[in-house]
Amino acid sequence: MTSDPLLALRPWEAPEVTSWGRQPMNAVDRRPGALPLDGDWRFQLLSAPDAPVGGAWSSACVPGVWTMQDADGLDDLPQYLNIRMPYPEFPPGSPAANPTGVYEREVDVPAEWAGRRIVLQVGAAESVLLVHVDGRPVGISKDSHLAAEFDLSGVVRAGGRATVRLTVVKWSDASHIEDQDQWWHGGITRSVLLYATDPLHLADVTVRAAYSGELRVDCRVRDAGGALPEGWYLTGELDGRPLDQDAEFDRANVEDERVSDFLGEARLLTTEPEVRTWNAETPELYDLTVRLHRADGTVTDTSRHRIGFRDVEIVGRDLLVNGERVFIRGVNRHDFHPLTGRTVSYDDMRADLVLLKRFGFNAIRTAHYPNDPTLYDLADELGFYVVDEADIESHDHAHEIADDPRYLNAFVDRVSRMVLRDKNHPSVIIWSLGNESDYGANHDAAAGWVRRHDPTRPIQYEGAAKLDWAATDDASDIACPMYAPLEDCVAHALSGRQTRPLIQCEYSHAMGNSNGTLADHWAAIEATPGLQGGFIWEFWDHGILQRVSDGRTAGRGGAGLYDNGVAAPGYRWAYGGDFGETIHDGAFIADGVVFPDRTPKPAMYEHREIAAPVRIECFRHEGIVLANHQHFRTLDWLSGAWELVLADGRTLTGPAELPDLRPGETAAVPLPFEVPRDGGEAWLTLRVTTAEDQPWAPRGTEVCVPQIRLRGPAEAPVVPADRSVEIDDEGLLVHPLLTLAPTLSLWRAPTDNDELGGMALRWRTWGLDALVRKVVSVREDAGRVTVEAEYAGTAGVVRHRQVLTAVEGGVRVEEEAELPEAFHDVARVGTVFETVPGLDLLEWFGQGPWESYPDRRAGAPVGHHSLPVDALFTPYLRPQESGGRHGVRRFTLSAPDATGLCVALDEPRQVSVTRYRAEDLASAAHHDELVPRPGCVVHVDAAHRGLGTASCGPDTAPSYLVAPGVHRWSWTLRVL
Ligand code: IPT
Repeated sequence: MTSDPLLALRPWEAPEVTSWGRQPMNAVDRRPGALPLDGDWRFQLLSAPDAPVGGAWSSACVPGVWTMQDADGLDDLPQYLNIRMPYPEFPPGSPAANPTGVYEREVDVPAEWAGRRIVLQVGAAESVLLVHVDGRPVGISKDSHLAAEFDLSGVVRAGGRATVRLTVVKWSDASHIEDQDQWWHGGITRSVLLYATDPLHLADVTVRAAYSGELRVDCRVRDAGGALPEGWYLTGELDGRPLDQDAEFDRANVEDERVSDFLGEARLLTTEPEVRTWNAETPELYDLTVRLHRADGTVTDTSRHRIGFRDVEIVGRDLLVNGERVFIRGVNRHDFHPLTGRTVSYDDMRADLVLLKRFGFNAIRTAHYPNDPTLYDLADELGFYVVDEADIESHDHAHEIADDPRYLNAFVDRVSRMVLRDKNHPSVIIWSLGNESDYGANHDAAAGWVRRHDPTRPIQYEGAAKLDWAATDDASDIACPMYAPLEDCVAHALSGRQTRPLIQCEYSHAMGNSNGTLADHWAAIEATPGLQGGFIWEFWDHGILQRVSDGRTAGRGGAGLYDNGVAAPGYRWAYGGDFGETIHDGAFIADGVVFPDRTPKPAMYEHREIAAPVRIECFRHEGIVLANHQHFRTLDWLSGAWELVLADGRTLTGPAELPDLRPGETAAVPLPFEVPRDGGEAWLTLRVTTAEDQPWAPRGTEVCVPQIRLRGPAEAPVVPADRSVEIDDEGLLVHPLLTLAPTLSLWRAPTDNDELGGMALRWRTWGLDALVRKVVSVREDAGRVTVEAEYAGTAGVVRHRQVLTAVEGGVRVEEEAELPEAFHDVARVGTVFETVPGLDLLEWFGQGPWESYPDRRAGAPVGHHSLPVDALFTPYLRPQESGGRHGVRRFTLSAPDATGLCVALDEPRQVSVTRYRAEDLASAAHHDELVPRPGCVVHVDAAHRGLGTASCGPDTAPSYLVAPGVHRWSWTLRVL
């Protein structure tokens, strides 16, 4: 039996114990002026919390998780699990083998802190924190994503030296409510600091700044000595202008006998004339300073805030910000870093948000816990609507825990402490009670607390609202389903039953090559009153940088060992199972719109265009109609340039004058060009950039590229040549630039959506990945060679005909494939061939420049694009179909000396040019296992299946499926 009272309590298996000796949460920012205790601490990893400390000390970096520190002897590595707990113990139990980190260091307490209140703040520790100072028990805290403060005034001596020990227990009763879909780690993930205040201090500051300009600042004041001294008072400043204490509030308090000698309450009150209001488009902030004085005027405490004036309300079924029904273009964001696990710096977070702004996002759900405090400062400053989510996910034991009274305290504790911490951020517009935890009395208790404490913001909780989107009596003010079929959302909005806003808390699962039908979602959202948007799942691919040789994490030493989404040779992005975990959920952790190094995936460009602030609505009467799709801003922060894209290869450019449009307005603009009479197909592109520096983008940053077709294609005459094509004994085209002749392809390397949606299995069962070709007949007739062939799978046979004709400069290939009913949903119908090495540049007329697919092509304008072949491929963590370009009309593949080949297509087609055959991709588990082929693997598809989001959520829409029956396509191959 231990003599240590903290250990004797066994707090890791006591859900009722959420803290001991911990200070109440508050919104006073103590980071400025504090003594940082970050850096190397002495460290021991115990096998269990009650194992004796006494082995050799190593060292560990604070903040940091020990699971990511590349040090010998630290054999507790990251483990990825989605829903399942990593051990069988039922809540509140934890396994006997329970890694426990003991962090220790000496702290020299400044002599000038004599007589002051001295507080230790631990930014975050997972999952149970025990604090000792000089061997004396100081406190306990749970909640891996909120800070804990402990008053050390009676424990340490100013001018003295103290030994601080932080014991962090990895598994606990709390782990059962921190069962989020992410890596399991252990350690201290946010900064540790020590600060001092006067005994008379601000215990909390609550700011209410309304759209009307009214500002109320409510302060709670305490004195560490006990009773408050006579005559204390508050002053404040708003952008340098003085604020006074609200005498009416004081008088009412006295009258109601609400004031005590122990707890002081006072209010600053003002109305800001001509207030600059806050919203995500124009995030206007004011500097607020609150000062606490003694009767003699001396300042004993100061709290600084950046505040924004804005209102949030629900009216009917609309969520309004400043009276506007804003669209929520959101993403779910974790605190994640490929080198540190969960510790994120100011620069990291700023880079996240800057990138999101550049790609049209305006909202963040802090999935699934309160994010690092700095994130909210940045969201205020850069302009994001934040759904702040409490650290509660009991996924594996959701039903048991939601009503378990032993966890009641934890639910209320976690939700209330989040609200107390973040309530002054204008960016936070909604509180979330957590994620995937069923629905029970514990949620209602937490919701009740929030509704009383902060009536200025709505609450959401998916688990409550999912039972009936139209209910009005549960813990959620918003219906916030996850992965709901679009048609269900639209039907609900049209049903006449809708009672509250419908904003999906998760949708469009971004695993691998995904986010198909995003544009369809947004077309419906924008056209359907009652639908307001949602949060894409998710921002990050959580790949951890791992050394391939020994399987260790690269840790902080891995800085710079990746580029453009790809890990350096000898390294890879690890996902579930890569650290030898016996149970894990594989690549499901790689489901973000950015790679682990924050390189945007092509889906980001899709989102950028869908969110475009300015759009071309239509082309008529030799003019176009432009529209401002923002809620609050004019177009004056944008500038534009026109491009006229002509099929003959020309792109004409010119400056564009954007009209002066208020939000929601449209204007007719005459065509800036006379469209040349010849030249066939013609497109007008508007390249929109920032006209001046924005906090998130320098001047000239591309914001969107709206485009409209001015004229359709013209027939291109094909002139037959007076020779015949060469074919081999198998009826296959012989061509000097092709190493593999054109054959039929119905398969693609399964995407994550194909795999998890069950399509990939079906395709393998049908034998589509290994079709056997058999020539049926070869006929030659006046220079035309007709090859009839059969491609047999296990479930059916495809009849295929190729008609090869020599034409001027090359060969024309007309193809027809007849798919039996058995192949009712295939990946593609098209041609595949391979080229000689050396043709390393692709130039194409079609959609681009980035990857696009039939159901993800809104962000890729038609143009004359060109990229090295190696840059066409998108390195999804688990190799899969990648690198496709939609709507390709023609392309050339050339060597530096401009020799090569050119392919002209009968109509816009899906094309891909990579170094990999589908089977190369399908047989690799990580990108670093791929061996590029020297030539190019070229696919030209008559039809290509949409991507959908079936790895978690709806598959693509029926219109993007490849149907059985007859498919026809043709193309002409020429030598350059
Ligand atoms: C949903 C989770 O909320 C999220 O954390 C993540 O796991 C996502 O799915 C999939 O990546 S829960 C799922 C069972 C719908």
